[in-house]
Amino acid sequence: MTQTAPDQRPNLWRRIPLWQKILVGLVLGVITGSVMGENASIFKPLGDIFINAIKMLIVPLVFSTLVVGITAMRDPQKMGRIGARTIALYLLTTAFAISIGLLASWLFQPGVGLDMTFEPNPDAGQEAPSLVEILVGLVPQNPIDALATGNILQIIVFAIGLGISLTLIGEKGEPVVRVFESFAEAMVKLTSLVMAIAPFGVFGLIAHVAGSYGPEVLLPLVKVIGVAYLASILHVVVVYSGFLALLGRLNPVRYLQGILDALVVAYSSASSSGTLPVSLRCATRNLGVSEGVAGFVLPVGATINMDGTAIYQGVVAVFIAQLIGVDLSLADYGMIIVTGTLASIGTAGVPGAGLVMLSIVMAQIGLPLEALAVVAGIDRILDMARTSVNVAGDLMVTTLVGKSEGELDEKIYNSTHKS
Ligand code: DAS
Repeated sequence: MTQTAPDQRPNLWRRIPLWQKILVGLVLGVITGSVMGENASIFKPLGDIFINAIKMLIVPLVFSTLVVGITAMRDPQKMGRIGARTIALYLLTTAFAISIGLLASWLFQPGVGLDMTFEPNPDAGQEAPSLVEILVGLVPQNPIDALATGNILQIIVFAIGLGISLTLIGEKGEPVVRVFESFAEAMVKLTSLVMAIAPFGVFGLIAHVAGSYGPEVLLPLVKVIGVAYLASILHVVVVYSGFLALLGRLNPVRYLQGILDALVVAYSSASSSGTLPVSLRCATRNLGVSEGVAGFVLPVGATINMDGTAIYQGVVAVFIAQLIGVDLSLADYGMIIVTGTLASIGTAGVPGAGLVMLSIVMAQIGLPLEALAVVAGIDRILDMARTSVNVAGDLMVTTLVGKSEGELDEKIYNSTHKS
């Protein structure tokens, strides 16, 4: 009997782009949660498994990609230039972000006319790490401990040091570089394998969230949610597109297409760090950024670049001032911009971190921390949007830095087929 060649055409499921499958999971999650209410939490383990699998990748993927990226650059001065450009762009976009948040809340007045009481908030009153504390904390006393505890900034510092040293010792470093190269390749492949369950994981996460937030929780605060979402969308569509078009001479539409997978995972997980493996995959496979640039700029961004959080702090600080009838002065607005930018740098890329950091901004301008309780109840809904912007900002800066360093494959970037 003649053997028929196995059907080489990929089956229907494999032909559908991943972001569309994830989007279907998200929509089905919203429908399921709306219908089942609290009972939809039975699907939450699906989301937890997916998020755990993604988080499992963060340390090995970031560490190996960064070491390989640094050794591939072979030029410590280039590393310094990339670092300076990265930090400058991150700070610039964050200042834009918080200003947009303030402007949106000032324009739409979400807190005016609302009659809400609030209980003391036990989490309020956190101290922001000072800049000196952040700098000193960058250097790991024990790199193994940094890897074991997932201290991303310390892992970055150690990986840069190791990468530069391997370059400087030349041939003797080759065997170690080879090991890291194959390990990084394996981690990229494992990310793709984990992403195969993304549609099911996103379904579980969203079904649980949609089932937990009924109209009675959302309706009174729908205006501040709307202002936060509007400011977030404006920041991505106007500011990021403007930066890409003006500074990078790049088509912003291709960027938005290329980051969809990361956006949906960020929205569902509310964790920038948790989305990092997907961001790395989008940057290299969809935007054409080199592993060296993406492997450095993205982990730094996931840790210190939080434009979405900055927008949230601008919107909610003004919302609370309006709620309690406090008129903010220009100096107060200036203080919110400075404190909010620094607080967003210190925000961890994990769910809910921005709410804690908001207490710093509020304390700085003398607003009662008890008022945090008003937005604590809807924090997850706000967190999903701010995390999406955080991730979008990381990917925009990574693209710009890649372009400025000649480490952006524009054929991949301009391709309409995004994996
Ligand atoms: N959820 C945080 C993140 O992962 C942002 C925040 O809480 O503000 O980026």
